[in-house]
Formats: sequence, C-alpha cells, structure tokens
Amino acid sequence: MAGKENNLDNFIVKLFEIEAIKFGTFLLKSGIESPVYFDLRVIVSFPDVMKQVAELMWEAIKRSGCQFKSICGVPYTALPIATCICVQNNYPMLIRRKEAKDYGTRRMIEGRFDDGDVCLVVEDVVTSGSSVRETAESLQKEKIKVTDAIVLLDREQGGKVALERAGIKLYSVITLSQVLSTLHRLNRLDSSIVDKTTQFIQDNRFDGPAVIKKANSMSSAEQVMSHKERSVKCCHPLVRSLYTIMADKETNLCVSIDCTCSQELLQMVEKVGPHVCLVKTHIDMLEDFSTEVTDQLQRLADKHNFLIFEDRKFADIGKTVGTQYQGGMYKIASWAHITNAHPIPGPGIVSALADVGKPLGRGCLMVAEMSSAGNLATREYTKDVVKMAEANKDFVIGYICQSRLSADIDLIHMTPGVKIQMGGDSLGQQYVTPEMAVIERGADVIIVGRGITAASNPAEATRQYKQAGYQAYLRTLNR
Ligand code: S5P
Repeated sequence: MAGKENNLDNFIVKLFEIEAIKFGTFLLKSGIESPVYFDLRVIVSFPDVMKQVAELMWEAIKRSGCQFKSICGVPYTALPIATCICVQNNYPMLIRRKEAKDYGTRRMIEGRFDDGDVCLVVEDVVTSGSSVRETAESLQKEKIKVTDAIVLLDREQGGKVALERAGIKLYSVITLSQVLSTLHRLNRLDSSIVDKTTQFIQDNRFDGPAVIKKANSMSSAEQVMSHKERSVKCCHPLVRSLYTIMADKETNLCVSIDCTCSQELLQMVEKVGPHVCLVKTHIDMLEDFSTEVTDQLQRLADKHNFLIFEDRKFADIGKTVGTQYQGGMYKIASWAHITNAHPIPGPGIVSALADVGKPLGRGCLMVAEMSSAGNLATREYTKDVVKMAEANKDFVIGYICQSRLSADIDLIHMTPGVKIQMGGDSLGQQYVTPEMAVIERGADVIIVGRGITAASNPAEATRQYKQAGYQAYLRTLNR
C-alpha cells in the first residue's frame, strides 16, 4: 500500500520538478490571471515520465472497469499518451484530425473502426471538459460510441459533471486538490499558495453555482438541500433520524470498526462515538461475541447519538436471508438500525429482509458499487440496483456506492474506501480522500475504517476525518 502511495507522491513531485505543474501568476487565454498552470506538453521530453503516465492511466482505466474497443487521444498533448497506452497494452488506436484534409478521404477520424464501436477518450488535463467533448463528437459523427474518458489531471472546475451531462463518465489519475495536498505535505508548497489556488479554482468553476457533487440526474432542489432540510423532507423515518443526527452533530462520518475482540470494539466506539453519525460493525468478526456486546453497543449509540450499521451484506435467497437477519446467534435485526444486502439474488432478498426489518423500523442499503479493484459490478448491474432500490423505498434507504446514482433524496449514498492518504491495500481495497468521496463522488456519508482504527491516535483521526468530510459537504452547499 505504502508503495503505491509513494509512487503517486513521487509522480506528482516529478511533474512539479519538470515544470509540468507551475505556480505563480499566469495570464490565461481568457484574460484571467491564474495562480497555477499545467503544461503537460513537456512530458514528451521525459520518457520515464511518459511511461509512468501511460502506466498510471492504464491502472485507472482497469480500475474503472469501463469497456471499449479502441482508444483515441485528444489532440495534441494526449496523442503520444494514447499511443503509449495502446502500444503497451495492445489496444487499437484512433486518431482524430483537428481539420479534415482537403484531399483524399476527408475523414476526421483515422484508423479502422466499425459502426457502434466503443472508443475510450484520453486527455491530459480536464478543465471544463470541452476538448474531450469535441473529440467525442467527432467520433460520434462516425458512429463510434463514447461512454468513458480518462484524464491524467482533473482541475476540478466542473469538467467531470459537464461530461457526465453529455453521457461521458470521466475517470482521473490525479486531481488538483491531490496535487496541492501532496506538494504541501512534502514541503514543496506553502500553505498560502495552496489556499490561493484552492480559492481560484472555487471561484472559476465552469458549472457556476450548481453543485459539482451531483450528477445530471439530480434536481436542482436536491442539489442544495442541507442535512437539516433532508431531516424534515425525507420519507423514511430512519433516514430523517440519520439526517437529524448529521445536522445536530455536524458530521457525515461513519466509522467502520472491524475488530475481532469485543472489548476493543467497545473501547473504539467510546472514542469515535461523539464524532460520528453511524458506527459500522462486522459483528461476525468477533471471536468472543455475546449479546452483552450488542447491548452495550446500543447503550453507546444512545449515549453518543449515532445509529448502528451492521455490514452483513446479505446475498442469498429470500428464505435464507430472512432467517439470518432475524435469528441465529447475532439477531442482527434486533439491534442494528441499518444493514445491507447484495441485490444479486433479485427482489426476493429485499422482500424477505423487509418482512423482518420493516416492523422494527429498520432500513437496508443496497450494495450498488464496490471499492475493491476488479469487482464485478458492471454499469448495467448498478442501474438495475437503482431500480430495485427506488421500487422498495419503504425499506431500502440507500446505497453503498462509489458515485452518485440516484436523484431521489430518500436514497442516501454511503461511500466506503475512504482515507486521507489515498492508495489501497495489498488485497485490492482502493481509497479516495474524504473530499473526493463527497465532492466528486456525491457521498452523503463517508465510511472510514483503518484510516481511523489503525491510526496511532484514533480519537484525533476521527476528528480529522469528521472535519474533512463535513467541510467537503459544506462546500457542496455553498457552490
Ligand atoms: O465496496 C465496499 C463496501 C464496503 S461496505 N468496500 C468496503 O470497503 N466496504 C467496507 O468498508 C469493508 O467491509 C470495510 O469494513 C470498510 C472499509 O474499511 P477500510 O479499513 O478499508 O477503510
């Protein structure tokens, strides 16, 4: 894990050293003075950086799980990048001309393709998303589909949302906030420059006052709805309670306490309780489980005002999960306000869990997307999960997800795989920062495990995550 993080840190520092990223005062084409400037054209002079760019972009492409037949770079900077990716990974490439030739074929797209082929667009930096869109439009004119794009650096000025509105999902290797926080952490950049640049980006977004958090499916009313408003307007009483807690305690943090010893679990709950809206458990990890633990857990939930989420991820036929939820050793429904389920068995799983949970006022989250590399949740699968959730809102209260899936305010979006230090673990877990989870991915609640539980001072780490998550939420309100 540390290796991956260092890799990205070194890469960002390298871009800074070769002046692909510069800080100062730069006059942009628009006449605006910018404190930051990206000139990724220089990377062609550094073959080692070129190679690393292609590798990092390929890793991000694989992580995204998107499917395509060919790759096309936005001219000109991304052309050599696309070439490297294609050659290294044996993918066919297409080239988009900027102007049609006035002789010969007059084609705007060079290379072999058939109607309906899907092409991935590659870009170096995205600001408003317009250059990716132009390339996509040229491809679409030739009946080539474009559903996804990958960018090395997202300036976070609204391009991602603009592209989503145009039906293109954008994945990035790094974001401007990440560049700023890494260079600051490694003592390459003063706080004053970080603050100035952050402010500039905020003031110069291409999506105006709307919230970048939200994908195109969201209504504008929902875009600015605070926790307080949701605590009144949401239909499900459990969702209203959760938003009330979030508003009162000013937190959108759920801590995942994944330990094997009851005493350790309860001690950790005591530490994090005052700062969280939810505590997530994997009760079957405990080697010394007794009902005393769940009794204590409920007492702590009352004392510190949080809800309990048992991350059981039910995934069997209705009859089986109903029994598992209600009974067995753990009697989950009797103490966990919220649990979750994989939708893979079909709607019977929801009906069976609802039969047990609804009379008790419980709620269930559907696992729509996962944080782990190589997971099998395709976009079609996720779309079907959304349908299933929307059809069962009397019991399904939201999603475990990695992106904003639904415009419906009754369906709360909870995102795991969150850590201030990005990267992953050796078993495929992939992390984004609290800011990325809330602002880019539209999380209502961030789920943090080892970022807090494995910290040397978990109470302090909880405060840090609480602040990072909540500040990010406030930013989405103030846009
Ligand atoms: O996609 C997922 C879904 C879940 S619920 N990815 C996850 O990591 N989780 C859970 O979130 C996982 O089971 C673990 O309990 C927690 C993440 O822990 P961390 O230590 O990696 O932050």
